[in-house]
Amino acid sequence: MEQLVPPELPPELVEQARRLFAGKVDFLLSAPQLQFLPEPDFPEVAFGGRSNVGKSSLINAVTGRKSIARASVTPGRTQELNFFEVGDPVQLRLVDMPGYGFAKAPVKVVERWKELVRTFLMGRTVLRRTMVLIDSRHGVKPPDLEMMKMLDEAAVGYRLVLTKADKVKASELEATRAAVAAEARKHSAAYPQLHVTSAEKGMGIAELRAAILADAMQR
Ligand SMILES: Nc1nc2c(ncn2[C@@H]2O[C@H](COP(=O)(O)OP(=O)(O)OP(=O)(O)O)[C@@H](O)[C@H]2O)c(=O)[nH]1
Ligand SMILES: [Mg+2]
Repeated sequence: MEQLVPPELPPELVEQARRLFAGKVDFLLSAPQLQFLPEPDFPEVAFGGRSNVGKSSLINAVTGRKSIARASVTPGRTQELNFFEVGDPVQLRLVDMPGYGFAKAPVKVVERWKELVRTFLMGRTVLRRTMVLIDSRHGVKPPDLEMMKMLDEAAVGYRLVLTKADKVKASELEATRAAVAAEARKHSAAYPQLHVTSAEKGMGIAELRAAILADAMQR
């Protein structure tokens, strides 16, 4: 089995990230359209993935707040780009993106947020990394591939993050992990190492925090 903790995330960084996220974290704003984006003043790390994959829950886990990003049982709840500021003074922003691939959403709504996300990803100068979340129960699905292709084309580096690892058996998790890692190797902008997380159990969260900090700080 490959390493769970990527080698570029030393313990000092994990500790630095722990302290940063234990400090000030504020919801900044919710942008339903591009004209409402905040000024590009700080490095940003975005969270994307299919509807219900656990984006908001992961942001809650990373920031150690129960409900800073709304997590819901109703798929498609997050339909705007939600910005959170981390640090005092502010060091970085997290962006909770609308989920994709929700079959029941009206076509017009889907098209609207696809365009919002695409334009954001292509044009956001301060965007340092995107976390592409993949459900441990499902692995990479066609809408994920579409997202990954878009990021490859935009040359926006991304990390693949398995979510809800607590929901599957160890053997199943390992099979999904291997399959997703194999897929990652086919994508030019994807990190080869995966993050395996559970927002529910706290698994992989400390390392993900460190990765976010490392990504935000890189130039
Ligand atoms: N067991 C378990 N459930 C989780 C985990 N993360 C999220 N969930 C559940 O999955 C559901 C969806 O989580 P959200 O965080 O709202 O997902 P989202 O990706 O933000 O969804 P949208 O905003 O609708 O796209 C909720 O019922 C969460 O409680 C996890 O690590 N383990
Ligand atoms: Mg959400």
